[in-house]
Amino acid sequence: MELDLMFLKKTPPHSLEAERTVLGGILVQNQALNTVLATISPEDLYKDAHRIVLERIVALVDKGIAVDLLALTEDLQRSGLLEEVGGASYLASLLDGVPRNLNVEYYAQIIKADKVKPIEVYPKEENKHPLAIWDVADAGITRQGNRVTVKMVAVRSSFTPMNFEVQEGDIVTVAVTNIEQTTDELHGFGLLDYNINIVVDPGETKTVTFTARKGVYPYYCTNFCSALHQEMQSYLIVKPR
Ligand SMILES: [Cu+2]
Repeated sequence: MELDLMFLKKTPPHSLEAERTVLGGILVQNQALNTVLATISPEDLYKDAHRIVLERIVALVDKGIAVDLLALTEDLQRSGLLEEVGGASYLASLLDGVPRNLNVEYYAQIIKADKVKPIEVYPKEENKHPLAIWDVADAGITRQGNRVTVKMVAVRSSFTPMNFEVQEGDIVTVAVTNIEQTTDELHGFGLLDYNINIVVDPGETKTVTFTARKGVYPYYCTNFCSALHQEMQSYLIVKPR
């Protein structure tokens, strides 16, 4: 089976722990601030409280004040921001588990990585796959010698074409376009007798290629997509030569 992964998706790490570690690291060792600011700025922080804390640390260090837990707590108290950042106990908790030889740059990088927002829907206009189709009327089979190409649409809750027919020995490429443009509306394409099972994100086109063996094989959606998900199935019919 050939799988063409046009787009690889990444799930970013959750950065709250990294944010806490970076802030704790700076409180333990003020020199770490320069390293951190070389990678991120306060607005890169996800949590409002963390952003405020980093801004205040920067302001204090700019004034030449050594920032430890006590100095920071007092400063936030004076600025009326202490409750907003979760109080003195939350500030103190930033120091929990901060390793002595902290590689603060590493944690700052994690925060940066978290800014990469994963794509949830591939916009139609960005899908440049040569076999992409957006209308069920364009779905169908073309043949060149023994090479068969199936342009297929997946949309709640069916595949088009349904039940397509090829010949034994044909080299079949199925290009599945998920024409949904709704977040989370993924469809699977499972042709399990051929060890094929792919997930196609909204707006994405993926292809699979296999050599047809005679018989009748079901293919179906392998990713729960709607109340009628279980109806989303059809047959590949392979006629003997
Ligand atoms: Cu489904």
